Amino acid sequence: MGSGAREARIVRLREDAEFVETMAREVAAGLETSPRTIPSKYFYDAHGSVLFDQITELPEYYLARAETAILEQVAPVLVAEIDPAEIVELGAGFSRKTRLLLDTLEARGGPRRFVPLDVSREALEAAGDALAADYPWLSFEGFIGDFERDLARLPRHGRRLVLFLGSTIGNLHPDDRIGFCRAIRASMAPDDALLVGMDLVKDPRRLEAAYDDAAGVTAAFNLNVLRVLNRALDGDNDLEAFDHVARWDPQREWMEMNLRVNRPTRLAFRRIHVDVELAAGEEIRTELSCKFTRASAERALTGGGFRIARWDTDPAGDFVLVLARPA
Ligand code: AVJ
Repeated sequence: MGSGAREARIVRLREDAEFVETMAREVAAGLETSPRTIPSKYFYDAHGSVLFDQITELPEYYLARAETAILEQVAPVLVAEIDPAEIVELGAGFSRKTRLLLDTLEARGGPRRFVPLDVSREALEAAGDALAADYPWLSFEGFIGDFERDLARLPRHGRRLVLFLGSTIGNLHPDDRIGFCRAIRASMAPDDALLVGMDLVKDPRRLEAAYDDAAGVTAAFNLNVLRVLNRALDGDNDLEAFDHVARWDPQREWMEMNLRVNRPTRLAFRRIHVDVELAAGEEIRTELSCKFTRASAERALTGGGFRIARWDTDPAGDFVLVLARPA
């Protein structure tokens, strides 16, 4: 093999126009449902990805640190157990945690691919540049797409480890969870493996603090979705009319983030001919972050056609990394 970093390749699975059309359809539909909703994937424009990155550094947001601590512990065991030819990462973002796996893969030699799938071109480019410089032996093939729709379109080049980290699985509505696990399973061969990060049910005060930090970064992240929609769907809605609200639902075992209207407001997007009157106090749900127990994690994974091969938590028991194998 030659010296020097390889070119990071980024493949677009959907044209920008198609993204905007999908967004138009989903936002128009979501604003008509009860409760009104905006899909969480629209948080992650360039600015939103940076804000999320800042969230992972907040003292209240234990999730990223807990998951990193677990990966530091188990990465060598996982790599030895699976010995993947390629790592596919769903909703990869900046792919920082993935480095812990790449570091241990490096020692084993042999050709390896890293295949991140993300909605954000900026995040993929940043990850591609940084990883190409530090892991010249790695072929990087990033895909701009939507992990709920594009999983089957990622070419397979050998034994695959699929990463679904950060408790992003918690963003799926519980009714969609088993179906999504099935779709992942359908994209895998029998000796592939899935590593999924899940945030665990805990003291609601800690959960609510994690989603409503003192510095207000999560509030800015939540409100930024309106800026994204204003730009893409031709609106000039005033962010000042909305407040960030984060709430624990003990029955559903989820955290939800909402935008609550603080004065009578009309929300309008010319591009999709949406113009709705919102009363003060009305809420638009922007995110579910479901929290898991061993039982609910097991239900989702076994329902999707997996068995749990490893269950590794951090010492405090806040977060789990589950290694799932096709059943
Ligand atoms: C990256 C989607 C898992 O739900 O905890 C952080 C996003 N939202 N703070 C999460 C998020 C509010 C995060 N995920």
